[in-house]
Amino acid sequence: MKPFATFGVAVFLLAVSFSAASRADETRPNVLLIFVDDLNDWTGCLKGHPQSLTPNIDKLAKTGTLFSNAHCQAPVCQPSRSSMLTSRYPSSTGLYFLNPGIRQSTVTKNVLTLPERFHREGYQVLGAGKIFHHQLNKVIFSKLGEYGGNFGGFGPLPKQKINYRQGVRLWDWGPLDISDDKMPDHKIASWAVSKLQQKHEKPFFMAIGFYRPHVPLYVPRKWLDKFPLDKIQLPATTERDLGDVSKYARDLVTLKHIAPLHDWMKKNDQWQTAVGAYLASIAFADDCAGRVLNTLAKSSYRDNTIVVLCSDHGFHLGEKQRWAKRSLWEDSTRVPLIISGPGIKSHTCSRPVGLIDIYPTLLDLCGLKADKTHEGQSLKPLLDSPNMHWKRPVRTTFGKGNHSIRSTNWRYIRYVDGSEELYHTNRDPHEWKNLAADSRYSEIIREHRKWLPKREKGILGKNSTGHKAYEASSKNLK
Ligand SMILES: [Ca+2]
Ligand SMILES: [Ca+2]
Repeated sequence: MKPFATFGVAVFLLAVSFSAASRADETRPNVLLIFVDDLNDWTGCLKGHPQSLTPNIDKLAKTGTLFSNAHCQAPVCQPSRSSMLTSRYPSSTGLYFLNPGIRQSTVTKNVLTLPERFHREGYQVLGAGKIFHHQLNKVIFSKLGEYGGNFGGFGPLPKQKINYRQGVRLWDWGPLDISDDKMPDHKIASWAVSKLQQKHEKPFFMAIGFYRPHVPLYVPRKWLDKFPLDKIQLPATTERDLGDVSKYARDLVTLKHIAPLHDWMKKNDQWQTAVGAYLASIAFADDCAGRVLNTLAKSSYRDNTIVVLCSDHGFHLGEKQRWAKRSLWEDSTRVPLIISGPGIKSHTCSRPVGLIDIYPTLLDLCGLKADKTHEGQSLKPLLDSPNMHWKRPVRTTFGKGNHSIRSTNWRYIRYVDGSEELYHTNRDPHEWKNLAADSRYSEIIREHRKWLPKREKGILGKNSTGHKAYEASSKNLK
């Protein structure tokens, strides 16, 4: 070959590889992450409550992969979000309870959180509402790209509390006589809609976080009207459910909690009212998510956007005679997790997975290099083959030494005092019968124990409800 011909081929190959690289950049998928605060499994697709009204979430579940056995790593907002956004376990960071935040742990102080990594990869980063816990949203998203705002967060509030006149301001439920567009979540959705209607030069990473169904369970009246009080079905419970768990376990979920007591709910005829308000809040949040998803479906980004929808933890509404989160049972740990997008098949996967896996999965799906410091793992193999063998169960932690290990068929719990619980979650979905003392299951227990953390960080922060419950129950051990 003549020298100039060789040169010509080289230039040609160089040009081809350059254009391939720039095409690859342009065609990298966008990411839309939708986070719903305190949403348990009361969605149509997860069948957690027969009356839940979530047509938009259910539609998304049909177009993508629904993880029906997905769990949070901490049953409290801040540590759950910190774990998800850094792909690290609470026991590795010391972030177990509502405070402190990601930047206050020596382990996560300097790590690239999920939006920061996408920014580093050249993505346009956009966010609105609650993704991180509170202030960090503005700090991080404004620095990386754009933060739309929280638009009023948990508000607006009526002048006086409606149904629960005592206790903290946020614990209440009832109707607001305002239109949807006065609600922060509606505004967050509108902001996302406007961003999806714009032309973006670069692939985008957009995260939006809705505040309902977190308390206060206030929504415009029309949403409550969809759930007439006399038709409300209460969740399945059994009397004396906590009779077969340790005193420590009972103390941990009852002492120093700020949620109303279940006895109060029953005595004051508020159980139905609060369940109705929770269902209404979910239906409203679903509608907000639907506005965003419908806009995406009509946009030019439709075929090249990965959508992840999830919640940060579950919620008790009388199950196990208690309310709110902060427990290691299914009611607190199970979350919706749906991943949809180009090439992702429509099916349901019942393998145990965690929110901690979202970060590595998104890197994998976007063709970005895995981060070896991540403790979660990519779920891409399960998106392709949902029934494949999946060795690892999922771990949830509520304070140092208190862990739940959830496998495909079982939940094993071990508390810091050494007490244990075992539930056959397929035969006993409400986790009523603790099998831990039955010697027939000792091998099952041994298998699950292997997944407890070998080393655990001390508890950072102080004075949140979780800290107080942990301290009070530990004090009773002495
Ligand atoms: Ca939450
Ligand atoms: Ca029980």
